[in-house]
Amino acid sequence: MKLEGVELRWIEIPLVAPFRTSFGTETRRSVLLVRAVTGDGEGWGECVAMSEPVYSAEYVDGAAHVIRSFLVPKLTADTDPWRAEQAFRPIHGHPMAKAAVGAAILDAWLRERSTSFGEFLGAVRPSVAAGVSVGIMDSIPALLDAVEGYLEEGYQRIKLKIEPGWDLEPVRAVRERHPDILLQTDANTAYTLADARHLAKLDAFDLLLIEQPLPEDDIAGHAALARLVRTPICLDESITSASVAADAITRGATSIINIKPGRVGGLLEARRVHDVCAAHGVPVWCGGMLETGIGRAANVALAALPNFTLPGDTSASSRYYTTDITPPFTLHNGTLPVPTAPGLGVTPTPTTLQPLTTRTEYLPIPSQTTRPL
Ligand code: SMG
Ligand code: MG
Repeated sequence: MKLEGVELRWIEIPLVAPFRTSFGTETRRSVLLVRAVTGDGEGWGECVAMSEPVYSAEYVDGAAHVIRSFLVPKLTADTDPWRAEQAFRPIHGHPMAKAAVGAAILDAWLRERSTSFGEFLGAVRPSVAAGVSVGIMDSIPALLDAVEGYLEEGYQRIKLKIEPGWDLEPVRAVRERHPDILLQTDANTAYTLADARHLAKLDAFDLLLIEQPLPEDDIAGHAALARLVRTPICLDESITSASVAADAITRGATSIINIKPGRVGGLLEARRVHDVCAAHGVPVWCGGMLETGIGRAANVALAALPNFTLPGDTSASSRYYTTDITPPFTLHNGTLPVPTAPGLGVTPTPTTLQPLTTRTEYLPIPSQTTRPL
């Protein structure tokens, strides 16, 4: 592969409905796309950072700065997915920026080899079970309507966003209305260990898991909480690498893990997290960051690995966008098909992408000229 340059592309795309979590309400996504330009091809990656540092420390403008100033200058024309990962290692943090560039390079590299992400990662199934993440609503009836709609579409599992003041009642209402569905909650760090007794009341609702109740750096707190509630604790924000995953598991802080490639620095590390969890007998599922079809294609391929045994936040494109930038991912009996064409298996549709684009920037890879004697 001969990498010639990396193009950054900023797009603004509205969500079909506002999505409220404990850290704010999203009505649109500001997405940074990365395109690896090679001699005779290209590859795409999506940066999952949000426009503000509210889910994690990263945000779109910061990620663009890191990519421009520190990541792309470390790349060489003869890069490959492992060399790129190695080249980024001296730069601390910024996993979402690294993952976006890494995905674009992997896509270009796999397209050259006519290999799909699924084949490369080790997918063992042709489609993956789709769950859906339901935001905090203004009222319980509005929540019940939203859940009803998703279940009618065929989603196999419902995740309810919770925060103090919106937890036991909405969960109780959904569970009473739907006694048999797969149901779980996600707090996005909104609680403290002092809430343990309150969170234990969720045990009454037969939940699959409680996701990230405490702050991301509080592994010990999650371990203590796991001893006080019966519902399994699942970490999201806390799990930034395979070694952190191994540590959290062995400390008893988590018994299920949410894997997001952007949160752990890329698909290669995401696969290592999957492997380390499998070795510990800890099931995993694929999280979501409201991705467009570019990020979604990679997530769906990852979710086809053997230890992804729970439905993910890998919903259909229509749950997020009226018109996605790629051909849409659609639900078939509650599953999404794993793309089989080379690389990601999808590319942005130029006529959709163009009007959503607010800016592009091309970063050439310096050509390696022979050093003069
Ligand atoms: O992609 O369907 C999706 C969103 C899933 O709830 C979701 N993501 O903490 O897991 C999480 C959140 C993070 C992003 S919220 C804007
Ligand atoms: Mg989460």
